[in-house]
Amino acid sequence: MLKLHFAPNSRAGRIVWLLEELELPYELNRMDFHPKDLKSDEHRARHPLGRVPVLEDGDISIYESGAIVDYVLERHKNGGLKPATDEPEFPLYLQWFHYCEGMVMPPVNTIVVQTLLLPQEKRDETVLAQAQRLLAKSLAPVDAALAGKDYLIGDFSGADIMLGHASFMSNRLGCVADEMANLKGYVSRVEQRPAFQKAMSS
Ligand SMILES: N[C@@H](CCC(=O)N[C@@H](CS)C(=O)NCC(=O)O)C(=O)O
Repeated sequence: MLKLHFAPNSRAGRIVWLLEELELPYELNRMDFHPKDLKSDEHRARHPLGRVPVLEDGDISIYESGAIVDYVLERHKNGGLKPATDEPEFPLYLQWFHYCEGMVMPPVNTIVVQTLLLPQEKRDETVLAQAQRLLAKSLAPVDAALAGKDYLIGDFSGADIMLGHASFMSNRLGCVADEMANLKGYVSRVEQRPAFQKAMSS
């Protein structure tokens, strides 16, 4: 059975969301989002940086949330939630899938560090403001792409597991302006999916 190494309020929620959407059976190793668990020798043996998510599948152990999503879709769902390579939506699927970790999550990470993780005296207003501006810029094309669409490539797909989760996190950090109405609507649709709700309460 698939085994997911997980911590709440993290990207590991993406993988729970995916497994729930696909109705695949899995076991959850629920750790605290705390160095005592994530930086333990046991977890560093799974991920050298002591991060989540990590997925085990028999003898296979794999990290990086995007790689895990792709792995599960290819090995366990025969390409479900993903257009075939010759379908017109395929390039857009790849673009939005990778835009998540490439363009949206770097400023999200900085904002989380500057508003939640660092002690007050180490926080830097300039760094925070710069990350907030960069995130707004990075989200603008996503908002534009969602005009007239429920999901990034039309139908719900693995790209939404990645960028839908990143959009939800951005919104929770107060970084999705009301003017980005398409993106606000998208986040609400994501939040209404039962599999997403299950993942967020895991
Ligand atoms: N690019 C990686 C990022 C993994 C990552 O940074 N995970 C965070 C949680 S969202 C983590 O484990 N942080 C713990 C730490 O930095 O100590 C992925 O997509 O899986």
